[in-house]
Amino acid sequence: MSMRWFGTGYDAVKLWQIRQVPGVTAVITTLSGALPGETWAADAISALKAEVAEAGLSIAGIESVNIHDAIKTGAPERDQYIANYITTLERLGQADIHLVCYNFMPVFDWTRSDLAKIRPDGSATFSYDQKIIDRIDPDEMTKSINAQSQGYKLAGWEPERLARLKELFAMYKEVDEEKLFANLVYFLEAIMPVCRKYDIHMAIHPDDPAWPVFGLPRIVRDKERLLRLMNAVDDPRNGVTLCTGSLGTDPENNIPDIIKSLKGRIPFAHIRNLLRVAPGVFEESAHLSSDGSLDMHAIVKALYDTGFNGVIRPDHGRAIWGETGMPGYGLYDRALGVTYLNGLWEAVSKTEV
Ligand code: CS2
Ligand code: MN
Repeated sequence: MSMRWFGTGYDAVKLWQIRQVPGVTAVITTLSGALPGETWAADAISALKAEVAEAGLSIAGIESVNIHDAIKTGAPERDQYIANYITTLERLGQADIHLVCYNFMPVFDWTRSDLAKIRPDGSATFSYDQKIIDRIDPDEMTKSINAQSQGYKLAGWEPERLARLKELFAMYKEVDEEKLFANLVYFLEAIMPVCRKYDIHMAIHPDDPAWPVFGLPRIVRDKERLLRLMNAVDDPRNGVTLCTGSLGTDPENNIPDIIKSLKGRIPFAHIRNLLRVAPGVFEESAHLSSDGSLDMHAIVKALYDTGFNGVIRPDHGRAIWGETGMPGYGLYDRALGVTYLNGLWEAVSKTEV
């Protein structure tokens, strides 16, 4: 059981606080200052490791080593960026880090229309309404997300990158689902040798929400596409980050069934709930099953039954109890999520079948 931590200077939550959440022994972290395409310095990785160890925790994995758009679009300079990525993986492997989460979403990472929707209990949460997204242009959405970020740099929304939105959209003009898929396979095949050498599990994060946004293709969003990817590069180190909140945006996705079909290919799980309000409209609820649309017991049980032995973290939390900080990544609600997930895990593992 782990929690995500963005690093000193990037996160309002402190390592010593994470250390006090029952059952959490590790963090999922990243070099928050690194831009997609940059090679990570070995001494920056060891400094991060030492800081986490100093707090009595370990690094369970990296989320994320982000992928440069040249790799996603298959631009001529992709080989250079893939070489940089391989160097970063080598250095992570040498630092005894064996799990890397990444995504292959064009231009944007996760998309929301509101980062602080007030729920009936007064908590603030992320929400999404396709009608709002359809009305605004990507520039406006970027501005609105950054205006709601409380001064934090939100993962996936690096202002440096998003300042070049027009250029980015132009790069994806000729990229449809098939091309994007082929570019992903090209990337995975190129990095598999280094992953095998250092036993690094690559865990692709599903598209969030699980459908195309702003006309950009999305290829990691349902069972069929996930299995196609697993079969295309058939190595256990080509795996999935089972993010229930992302896959769960589409009511057609049966998550326990997806978990069963991905047996052995899930090194990392993001477990959170969401409430589907109407088609194309959802908000992030508390982790508890009864607060949202997902059956969290069935999800944890499916992981348990398929022999899952990877890393779990709660995903976004609501802002509760007056906590301020990075939207989605406060301490309190995520700690409640951890405790709930630990309870579910203990229950399923002690129940005789
Ligand atoms: C995360 C994603 O905060 C979140 O929504 O689940 O941003 C995730 O870190 C990336 O998609 C993985 O590269
Ligand atoms: Mn996630």
